[in-house]
Amino acid sequence: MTALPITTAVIERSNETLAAAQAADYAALGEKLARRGVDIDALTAKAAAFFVAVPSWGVGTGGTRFARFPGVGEPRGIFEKLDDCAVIHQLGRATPRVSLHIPWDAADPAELKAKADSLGLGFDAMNSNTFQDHPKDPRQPLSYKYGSLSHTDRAVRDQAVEHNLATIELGRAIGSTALTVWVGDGSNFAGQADLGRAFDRYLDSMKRIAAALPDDWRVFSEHKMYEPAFYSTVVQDWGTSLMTAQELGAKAFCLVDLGHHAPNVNIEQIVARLIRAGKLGGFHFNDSRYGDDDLDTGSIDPFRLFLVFNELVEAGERLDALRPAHMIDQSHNVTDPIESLIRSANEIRRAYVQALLVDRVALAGFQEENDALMASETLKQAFRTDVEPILAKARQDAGGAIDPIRAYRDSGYRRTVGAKRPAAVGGGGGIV
Ligand SMILES: [Mn+2]
Repeated sequence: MTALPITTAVIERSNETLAAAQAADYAALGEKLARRGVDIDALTAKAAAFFVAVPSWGVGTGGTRFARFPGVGEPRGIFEKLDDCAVIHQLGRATPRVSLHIPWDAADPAELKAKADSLGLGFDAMNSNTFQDHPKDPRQPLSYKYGSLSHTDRAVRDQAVEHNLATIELGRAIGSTALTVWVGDGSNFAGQADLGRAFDRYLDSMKRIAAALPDDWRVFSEHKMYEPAFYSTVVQDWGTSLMTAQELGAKAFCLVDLGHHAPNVNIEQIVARLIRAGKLGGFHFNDSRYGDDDLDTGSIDPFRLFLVFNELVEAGERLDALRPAHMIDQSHNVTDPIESLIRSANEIRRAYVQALLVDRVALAGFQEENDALMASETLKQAFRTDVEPILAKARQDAGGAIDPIRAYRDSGYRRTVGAKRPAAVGGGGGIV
């Protein structure tokens, strides 16, 4: 039994100083919402029941293709990553599951399961990695330099398919029920690859992966418009992702990584379309200004995040069948990753609660009447509402911290692990 990394006393001590102000803020917001006919406790219950998975690769300091500046006490392997993920969930109470990246996180499944159980964590979708070579893996001697699932060489495709099957097998042993596939396949020069044949080969490989899925599993195809390939990407947008999911059948869905679009693309509309097609599988949340920046969710454009959740809430019961997987995928280059992930999970819950506040009857009426200004104002009224007291109460009631970043800093966790974990050299940082 591993002890939880943060003691209850640290959280209680932190909450003691903030409890009175939090209670007053919650009561004031409750009164305000009651005037709109909204029951604050019902909202709090929904917020408390909403969870998002953290990426194992997110707890290490990220980097760019230029440089990586390691942080203090970085986790040296998956077991220390799980400790850090436990801290995030202990304080924020919004992230009970971790999404693994294989082979970065490959380990004995029984040990992974035991460690996660002891920390009160579970596992979300598995991620297979065929966008870099794995020279230490005897099962992957061939290079992915010119692609993986869409490679011209059948032997490389076979190896990439086998890696995905091994990732499913590990996931099955630790309680995951989904596989996310993002490939770096593409080309850097016009003419380098046959755009049609490359996609055919990708589809053929994905069909072999889908055919091997256990009954209760789903596979998510994740699109990305560019990078690492700069001229063409095999699964470049949601259209190609939807074609993939439709060809693969009932177990295949599309995953929307917010950063994998051109600037200004209307992502919430893509979400609405995928819901209509019955093919929205999940999200990789992050934020961006220029491209796949992998910045903290909600840090640049919280309104866009709100609009995505507005579509999810609007979908209502249609979403019950889809059960989209909510995951964070971001890279922390200049912050303590634990702090960024706590804050990002809270921003995601915030967008969800704000979307719940939209007066949908009024909105539908304004839309029917073509009252553009009042339709916009209906959304903005929800977005302008400061729902932090609801989010704090959800955390507090679940045993978390009213102010999780402050409690984290007070805990001294980073200093403690800094003394135990020597500075890492290299390691899988990641932008996916
Ligand atoms: Mn992603």
